[in-house]
Amino acid sequence: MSKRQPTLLIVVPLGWAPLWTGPLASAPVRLNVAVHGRDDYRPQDVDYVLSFRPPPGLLKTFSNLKAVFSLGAGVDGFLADPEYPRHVPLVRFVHPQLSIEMAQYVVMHTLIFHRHQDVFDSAQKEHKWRQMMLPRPTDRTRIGILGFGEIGQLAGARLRDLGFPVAGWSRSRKQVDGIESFAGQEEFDAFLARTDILICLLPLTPQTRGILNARTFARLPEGAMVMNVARGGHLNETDLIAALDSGHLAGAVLDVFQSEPLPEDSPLWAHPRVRVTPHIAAISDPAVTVDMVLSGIGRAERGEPLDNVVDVSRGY
Ligand code: NDP
Ligand code: OXD
Repeated sequence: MSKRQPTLLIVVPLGWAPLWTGPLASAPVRLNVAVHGRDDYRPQDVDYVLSFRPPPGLLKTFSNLKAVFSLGAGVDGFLADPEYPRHVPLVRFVHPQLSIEMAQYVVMHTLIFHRHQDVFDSAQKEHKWRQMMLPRPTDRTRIGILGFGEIGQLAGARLRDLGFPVAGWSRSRKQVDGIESFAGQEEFDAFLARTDILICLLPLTPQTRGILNARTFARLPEGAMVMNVARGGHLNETDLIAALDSGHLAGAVLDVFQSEPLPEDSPLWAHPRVRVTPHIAAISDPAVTVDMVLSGIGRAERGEPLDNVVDVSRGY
């Protein structure tokens, strides 16, 4: 008797589904693909799920689920579900292309701030030849990366190679050439005290939620800049605006927000010292995602261990 074909359920906003169903349709594998909300399927037939923020309570209804694949590197959208089936392996998206694009975003916004590009943009609008020296030299502009994992380490290395003094903060100590490593809560304040540009690349977990708050900002040197490229839940937006308005912080770059899309009436949109981008620092390539999912399903079907499985109890 031939083995039943596995079923992959895609759980995404409906208009986006073709990004993944397209490449899956031409893949040379025996797989049933269903889109949640579009296709009929029986919950007990779902073997695999591909998603980013599935509706809470949905995944627990799939009694034969073998693995869940995340469209993103961050998996907080799954673990926010109190009923997430914690015994099912959760595979996160890890790929050099994603890390490269994240590092590009971080480098670009660090340089825009560090080189005062906004001054030249407004001078050009006024047809003004406004020359000036860099107020703070590169070798005295200290970068601090919160979350020194896959993406943090690449971004840190790129900034180090541009001549910035770089430090990373993580749970466990790291050895990276030319980069200072701070580890754990005990070293958090010392890390902040030596940081002029703070870049958040942490996963969102109960321990890191709200970490960008008034206390953290107060421990940064006067004139520091904060960049949040991780998750909106890391940042207390009210505390950020207060620290910017008091002049303690000189700027902020935000790609992620407590509420996405950022509401039209958010004061962040028009704040003169805030740059807003719509969660686009890096987007997982659908073709690469499909390859990752197919290879993961192949491994699972052969009974082999999966790569990049999240430690659900740790939250990342
Ligand atoms: P990793 O899991 O590779 O790295 C996470 C890092 O955070 C690790 O160094 C880890 O420490 C550290 N960390 C976790 N918890 C703590 C804690 N409580 N205290 C100190 N350090 C901690 O993740 P990635 O680098 O792949 O991704 C990071 C995040 O970037 C994602 O979770 C996602 O939210 C965000 N992201 C945003 C994108 C965007 O477009 N804006 C795109 C892609 C990702 P240790 O190494 O010791 O375990
Ligand atoms: C991710 C994201 O986590 O795009 O990959 O936010």
